[in-house]
This record gives sequence, structure tokens and C-alpha cells, in this order.
Amino acid sequence: MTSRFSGWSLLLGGLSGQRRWSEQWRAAEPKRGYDAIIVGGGGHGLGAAYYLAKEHGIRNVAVLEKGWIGGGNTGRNTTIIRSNYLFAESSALYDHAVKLWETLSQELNYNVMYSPRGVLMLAHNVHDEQVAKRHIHANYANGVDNEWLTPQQAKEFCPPLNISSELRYPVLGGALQRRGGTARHDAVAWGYARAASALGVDIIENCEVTGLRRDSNGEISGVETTRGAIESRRVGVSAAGHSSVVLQMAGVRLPLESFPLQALVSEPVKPIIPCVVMSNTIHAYVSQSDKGELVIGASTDAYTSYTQRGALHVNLHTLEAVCELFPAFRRLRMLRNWGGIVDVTPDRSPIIAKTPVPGLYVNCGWGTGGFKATPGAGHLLAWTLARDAPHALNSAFTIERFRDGTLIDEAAAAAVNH
Ligand code: FAD
Ligand code: PYC
Repeated sequence: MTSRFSGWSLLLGGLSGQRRWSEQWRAAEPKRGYDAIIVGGGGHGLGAAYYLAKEHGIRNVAVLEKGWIGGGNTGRNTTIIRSNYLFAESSALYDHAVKLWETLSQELNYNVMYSPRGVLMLAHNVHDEQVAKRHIHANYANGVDNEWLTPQQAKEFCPPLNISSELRYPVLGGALQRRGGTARHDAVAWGYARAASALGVDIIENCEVTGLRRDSNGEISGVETTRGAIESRRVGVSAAGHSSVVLQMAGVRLPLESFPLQALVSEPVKPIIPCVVMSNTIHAYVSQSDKGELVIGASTDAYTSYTQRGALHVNLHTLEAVCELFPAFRRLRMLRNWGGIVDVTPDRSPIIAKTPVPGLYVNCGWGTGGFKATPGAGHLLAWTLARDAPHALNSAFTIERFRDGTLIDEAAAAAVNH
């Protein structure tokens, strides 16, 4: 496997340098029509285009991105990958993605820096411990790895962790998924873009979809964009944070709310934390990038918004929690912070499905937890769009479940409140 990386510009700081990488795919002008259009050039949308071309032979595909590829949540998240979800449908869905992560660099011939360093989710009270153990048992039954660590075992696994019983929220133990970890977020977008482009997919940046066209039968016939109208009988929408806005253009209402979610990084230091640590209870999650920065994530804001930045007090709350768990981090300076917009369903599980409009498909509602799903979501959206029918792994993740009450109510959907 080769890697084109010669340097690093991590996390949001990397976006300014991303033009250098865009040379690796063909910047395309929109054609009059395509066999399929994907709206949204994040990892999910680019992944869907790649799998359409690679696995379904549908190569006359355009990915339409209103900004630059990977500039949405794909380039703004804290890159935590895991599949330790409670329900059988969810753990199967997310584990499908984890399995794809394991060979993604080889698949794309692009180093996405997948690093299965282990994700440790802390318990701070009896309720946390019971919930964690319930997840461990459920995961075990579903063939997904997850194990309980005592406070001492947690400290051995993650030496800087403070397990003093004097803590406001003492560590009572934790659930460890060893196959969980991190990846280089925007490399995923670039890797899929390059591989899709090589198979003939057009990747069109600075092209916002402003309308969805339907013919006299009500079927999808194309899109309107800031670069003109484009025809297609199949449109997949993968516009995280804005999916309900786009679907509304075809008269489809989605049960989604959009919230800002923030993250921040410290100055770079030598390797200090060997794994990912998450605490749902005190709203902190932290890992270390290969460049040395501590990557820290906060909670969603309390109110819906499209501002792509969150409230300062949310970050301060997280930093207090991180410093309590890791006293050694107190002296670090924070380098930068940023926000993304995540869209959240009532049951915190995603939608990957056909819509009531023939030819229109949607992948959305991943909330605070869709980065880990990137290869799986792309793979399943492509399948659903190519066959006009869901794969067994996404057949439960419909829009209709909110009408029928067949919810997949995943409390494990994130380490953050939302
Ligand atoms: P995006 O990358 O957002 O792509 C959607 C694209 O659609 C965007 O580029 C956008 O510009 C484009 N678009 C929108 N409207 C239009 C339009 N009208 N026309 C054309 N294009 C349009 N998940 C995890 O699993 N682990 C984590 O640790 C994690 N941490 C997170 C931390 C933060 C701070 C944030 C914000 C999110 C985090 N997430 C995490 C969630 C994760 O980032 C998202 O669920 C995931 O990246 C969604 O990928 P995507 O490709 O669907 O979306
Ligand atoms: O889904 O693991 C997750 C996550 C961590 C931070 C945000 N989302």
C-alpha cells in the first residue's frame, strides 16, 4: 500500500491546505445528466459514489458538493470509531463499517490512518456501570468485542487516567472495545474521492443543490443547482446537518433536528494517551492525533442552529471534565476549536432508506456519531440506490419507523448529550 502523505495539517487546520490534495481527483464540470447523483461530498456521499461505481457498475455518477469535499462534518469530527451499540440492528450496522475500516487503506490505496487503539468508555456511578455491562453482554451475544475493566485495569490500559476515589465523578471502571479507535478524517474523503474519480465519477465542488425536480408522475427527474439544472432518475441525499432542508425540496418531511457540535485540539505533545477515552456522564472524550494534539470533543449545544460553531461554555465544561480525569493535561494550551452541524433523529439512529418519492434516497440522522459509519453508510446507500431496495443491514433504518413506532432507541449513539 502506498500513501501520498508527505506532511500533516490536522483536523480543521488541515482544511486550508486541502487544495493540494484536490489534484488527486478530477475536478469536473457538471454534465447535462447522470445515471445517479449524490448530494453532499462528505465521506458518506463520496463513499456511496465509490461503491456505486465499484460494486454496482454505475459509473456515470456525479457528487455535488456545495463547498469543498470533506469540509462538512467529515473534516470536523473527533474520528472515534467503534461498534459497541446496544441493539442488534445497530451493532450489526456499525460493525459492518468497522470491518470495512480494517482494510480501507488497502481498498482505496490511500492511507486513511485507521488506528484500532481501543475505545474505553468510563462508568462513574452504579447506573453507568449497569448500562455498560448491559452493552457488553449484548455486544457479546452479537459477536462484537467489548469487555469490562476495573479501575485498576483501566489505569493499566490508559496510564494518565485519574482513578482516585476523591474525584467528583470517580472512575468505577469502563467498557473497552479493543477494535475501536480512530482514523484520519479528511483522508477518508480524499481517498474515496480519488478512487471514485478513477472509476469515472464526477466530483463537482462549489455546486449547491437548490431544488429537486419531479416529473408528472412524481418521480425524481433531476436537481437544480447553483451551476444549473442536472438530470437524473436517481438521487441520493447525504447532506448531514441539512438533509431535511434538501428533502423538503421534494416535499418529504424528515424527523430531524440540527445542532452545533464542537471539538478542539491542544498544542502537540509527545505520545501521552494511548487510546480513546470517553465519558458520557461528564461529557468528555479525548484521544491523541498522530501529530500529537489532544483531540477533545464537547457536547451539542442545547438549541437547534445551523451556525457551525457552538457556545463557549460547552467547551469549558468539557475541559473541566477532561482535566479532572487527566490532571497532567491541565498545563496544555488549546490551539483551536470549531463546530459542525449534526442532524439528530428522535431515536438517535440513522436513516438509510428509500423515500416516498420514487428515485429519491436518503442517508441522514447520524447525529454525533456518523464518522465511524462512513464506509458502511456509503456502502449501504449505494446498495439501496442501485437496487431500489435496502440491504439487510439497513432494512430497519427507515423513515417509516417514526410513523410505525419501530424505533431503534440507541442511547449508545454518542458520548455526548443530544
Ligand atoms: P458531511 O461530511 O457533513 O457531508 C455532507 C456534505 O453535504 C457537506 O460537505 C455539505 O457541505 C454538503 N451539503 C449540504 N447541503 C448541500 C446542498 N444543498 N448541496 C450540496 N451539498 C450540500 N462521529 C463519529 O462517529 N465519531 C466521532 O468522534 C465524531 N465526533 C464528532 C465531532 C464533531 C465536532 C462533529 C461536528 C461531528 C462528530 N461526529 C462523530 C459525527 C460525524 O462527523 C458525522 O456523523 C459524519 O461525519 C457525517 O458524514 P457525512 O459524510 O454524512 O457528512
Ligand atoms: O460516536 O463515538 C462517537 C462520538 C464521540 C464523539 C462524538 N461522537
